[in-house]
Amino acid sequence: MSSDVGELKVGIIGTGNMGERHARNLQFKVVGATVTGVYDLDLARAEQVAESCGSARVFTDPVELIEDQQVEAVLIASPNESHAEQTKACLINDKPVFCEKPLAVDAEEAWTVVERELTRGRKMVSVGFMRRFDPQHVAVQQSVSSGAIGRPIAFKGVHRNESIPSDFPAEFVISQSAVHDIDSARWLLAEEVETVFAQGVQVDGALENGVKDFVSLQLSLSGGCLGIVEVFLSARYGYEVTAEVIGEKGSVVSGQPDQAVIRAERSRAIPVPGDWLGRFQDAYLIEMDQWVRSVRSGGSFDGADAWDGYMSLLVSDACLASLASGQPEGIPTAIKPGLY
Ligand code: ISE
Repeated sequence: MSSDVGELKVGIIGTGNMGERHARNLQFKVVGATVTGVYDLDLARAEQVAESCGSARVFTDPVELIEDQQVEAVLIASPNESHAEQTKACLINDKPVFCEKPLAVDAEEAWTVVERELTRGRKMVSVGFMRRFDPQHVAVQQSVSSGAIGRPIAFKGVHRNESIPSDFPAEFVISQSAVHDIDSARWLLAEEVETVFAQGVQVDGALENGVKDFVSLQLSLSGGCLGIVEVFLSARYGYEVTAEVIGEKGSVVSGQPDQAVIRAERSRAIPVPGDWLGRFQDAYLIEMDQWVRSVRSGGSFDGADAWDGYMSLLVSDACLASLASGQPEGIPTAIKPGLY
């Protein structure tokens, strides 16, 4: 048990790179939180993270962690296929939950989470679309919402990963990676996606499962805006994400966090991070800080909620359908429940 009265006691499910990053931020950087329990299928890994977080208890069953009296809130960073079930178990146990994206494997499963939260009658689910907390992305959002660039016309997203494992499931290109850009388009333009057209090619010949690691998405949104997204998961040189909104009077594009300029060997260079943990480290910390504050105060979370998790997967499903059909695909109309 934490010695600091009032600290939020968080249980972590999944201690891969993302779960470990959240655990460390919560334990050592966020004021008012402590990691009280940890679960991972890989027990040794869970023990290692628990030890690095002081005296967290290691659980051998995720549901036991969720049900434990000492655990006041839960962070889920387990494999995607467990997200929805574990999030619903948190709702059943009345525990606020932060679930890494995607909220579920597809929209149908995400809807079961929304339904469960509606039955609860209050918002308890937060979803880890961390770009919403990235200072550079927030600056873009503020420029759009303040009217500085006039009426928004289009979102342009570039999303490049250094590489993906050879056994990366084909649908993850959309449901695990492009889902971020889908969320960015919805959030930055404050409109819903109505139709999508997705095309892809395989660049890295070593990939199995027919993975198209370069995907181009064209989106049309409810207020008349367009979206143009490049997702390239084998870009080799490093990890980069940019989000741009083009408006009637100007445009605004997110930068990279400040990096030193290196002058050497007749070149001027700015380093590019190798992955999202490096690029978005500030965003992850701000996100956790805001989540803990919202749970402790009973206030609202500034990031994505279960509805956003569901809507992003509705669009993701349509992108997968478009990749398969070679045709543009419409998004089913969804009526937002009053809770959201
Ligand atoms: C990964 O799962 C993430 O969440 C990263 O933010 C994203 O950029 C990457 O493409 C995903 O695979």
